[in-house]
Amino acid sequence: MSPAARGRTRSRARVGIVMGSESDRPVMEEAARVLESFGVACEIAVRSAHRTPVAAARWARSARGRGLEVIIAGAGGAAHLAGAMAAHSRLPVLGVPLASSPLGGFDALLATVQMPPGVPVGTLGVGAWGARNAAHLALRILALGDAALARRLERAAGGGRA
Ligand code: C2R
Repeated sequence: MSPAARGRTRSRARVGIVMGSESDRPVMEEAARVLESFGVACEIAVRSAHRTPVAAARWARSARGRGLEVIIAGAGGAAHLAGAMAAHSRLPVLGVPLASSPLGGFDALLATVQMPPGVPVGTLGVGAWGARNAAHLALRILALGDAALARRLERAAGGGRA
């Protein structure tokens, strides 16, 4: 088992990373790497609001009960996944639009960002930058209630952020 995989199983997962397809995994693993570099365990799942809607809903509805505190959802094309997570869970949902279709991620960006009021998805940038920033934003959310993590983030920023 790789050190990264060991990190994922060692402690309770606080962040759930879900993606619409196995083909999204290389990009979404970037989010996992950022979380793990700060010692935050995550759960990684493939579920699709289009292809496996019942399983996707079940994953979202049970997320809080499994101890997750933030959901990161990455999907490309007609990206419904992050919105579906927000529809089924009241955890904060961070959406990562992925550039997997011929439209280069602009389709996924619009689908993820333009949620109706009351069903929020905090939408990050397209692709790997978005995946990494989703993890950084998740860390900042978790740090609101976790002084040790807040100190780790502060140290990583060279003490430059209050
Ligand atoms: P395949 O590579 O499996 O054909 O998937 C996935 O996120 C992926 O980027 C192509 C793309 O379809 C996306 N997909 C969604 C959803 N499910 C799969 N956007 C969804 O639920 O929104």
